[in-house]
Amino acid sequence: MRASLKGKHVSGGERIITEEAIPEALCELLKRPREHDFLKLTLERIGEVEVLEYSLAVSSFEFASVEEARKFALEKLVEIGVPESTVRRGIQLLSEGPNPRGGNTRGAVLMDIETGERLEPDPERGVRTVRVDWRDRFKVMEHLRRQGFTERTLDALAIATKNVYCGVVAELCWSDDPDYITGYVASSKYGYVRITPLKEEGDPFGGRIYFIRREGVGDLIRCLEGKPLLIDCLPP
Ligand code: PML
Ligand code: MG
Ligand code: MG
Repeated sequence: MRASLKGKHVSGGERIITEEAIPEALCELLKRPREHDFLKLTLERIGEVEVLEYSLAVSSFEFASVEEARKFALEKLVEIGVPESTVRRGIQLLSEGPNPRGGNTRGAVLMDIETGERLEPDPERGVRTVRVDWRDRFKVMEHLRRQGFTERTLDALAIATKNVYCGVVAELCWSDDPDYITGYVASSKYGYVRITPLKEEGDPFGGRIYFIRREGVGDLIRCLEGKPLLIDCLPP
């Protein structure tokens, strides 16, 4: 599902479900955008779906300022193995908006870990992680809700988990939503590390940087955009 208001994207969602679950999922998705003047639903039959037992583990850290929070994110990424100069380039891109024509991109930036070079075939579009969902969204959402998280974390955690599964070494994300200041660093080493505040209230820039190895970028993109993946549950 994709919804927009006055030409601007306001809501999106994706479900991997059985045929019987379609009516319920459609109703749920239709109610999702609070306000829109355009909404498009696409249904696609998919074949084999791989099931992953656990998502990344979730942890959260809060800081007194954006500066401290970004410093923490930088340190984590360096510990994961991303050179500091590459991390700085990533932070810079997200804070300015990653679109070379100005503003944000719908998809993620693929950044060569070694050189900081951008590897997406189309930098105005970026690469989108799609075809990922929870086997039982409602069960996982209940767990996350009890920890004070929202559906935003549910969806971002699924994306981050698929990214690591596909071979992304580390991801840095904060939202392009001016009202949402929590972001995260994700990796197989530390899991899904939520960090607040990665930007100032009212800041319209954000997105996702996938730090990757240059070799196998074609296979990586095919996995991120094409491979259907269901995640069973949060780790114990
Ligand atoms: C969180 O877990 O709270 C961070 C979610 C970041 C979501 C990014 C987005 O919605 O654009
Ligand atoms: Mg978005
Ligand atoms: Mg958004």
